[in-house]
Amino acid sequence: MNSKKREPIAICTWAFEKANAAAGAALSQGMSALDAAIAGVAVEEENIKNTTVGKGGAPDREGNVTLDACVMDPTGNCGAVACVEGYTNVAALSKKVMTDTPHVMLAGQGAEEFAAKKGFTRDRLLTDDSAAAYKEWLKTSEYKPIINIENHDTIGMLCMDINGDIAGACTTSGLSYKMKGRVGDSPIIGAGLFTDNEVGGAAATGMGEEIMKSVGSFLIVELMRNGMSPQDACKEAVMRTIRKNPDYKDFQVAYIAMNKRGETGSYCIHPGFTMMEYKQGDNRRIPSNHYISKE
Ligand code: SD4
Repeated sequence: MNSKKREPIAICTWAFEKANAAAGAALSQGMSALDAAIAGVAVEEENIKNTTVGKGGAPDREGNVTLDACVMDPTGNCGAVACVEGYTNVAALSKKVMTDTPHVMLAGQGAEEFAAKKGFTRDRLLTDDSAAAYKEWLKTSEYKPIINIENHDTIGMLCMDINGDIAGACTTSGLSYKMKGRVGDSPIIGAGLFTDNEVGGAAATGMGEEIMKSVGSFLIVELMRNGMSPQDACKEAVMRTIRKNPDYKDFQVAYIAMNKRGETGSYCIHPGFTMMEYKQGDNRRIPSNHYISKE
């Protein structure tokens, strides 16, 4: 085992500055990559102003807020929950699925009963603001995913701890006003998140259906395994979607990645996506390269 301490690194999707700083600080104090990622994303799960993650997330078209999340640890173990109502910290709940059950994923009522058994506090996730926005939406009931909701979107986070181990977490309320029961990429291991401690990790945000079709995060880790930089691997994953789907201008797909050397990268279809990067105590916002140059 390598006893040399590494500089910890945290990266996350969008401009979730506080969440990434929280993970960076926790890593600097020696927290494991997995626990730091869960602590980092919890900042957004609990942020009621964020309408696409955790409490305060936009509901489905019937008014229910349903959350999706997953985590993956340096041993390759993982856990996930899908379509969970009434519990805010679904990344932490995903870890419990990983550690305390023989399964990888629990969905819906089963996940909720499991959360209650594990002592998670039940909460009302539909805030007054998101209820008012939903009421407004009902007037037209037009389902139209918004390409970029800067600062307010799914959070996927990758951490490297002082032992050089890599883990990640991804958590979301999914697409606003989605169909009841719809689950996106975020809780799907390999789509919304994938890590391999020998290689690195990747996380996704954007149109979950497209990310699932290309198993984007797994693809990026495999491309890095074969020698691609995190940046080039993210680009190739986005290009797979662009080559296959002529309607790519109508949605956003964005990836972040980190390799075992601590190099990072990101790529997306539309301008407006940024990545946060915590390195050597510095928490920076890095605008992502994008395929479409102008909107
Ligand atoms: C989903 N990928 O549920 C998530 C949502 C998201 O930008 O990231 N929106 O499809």
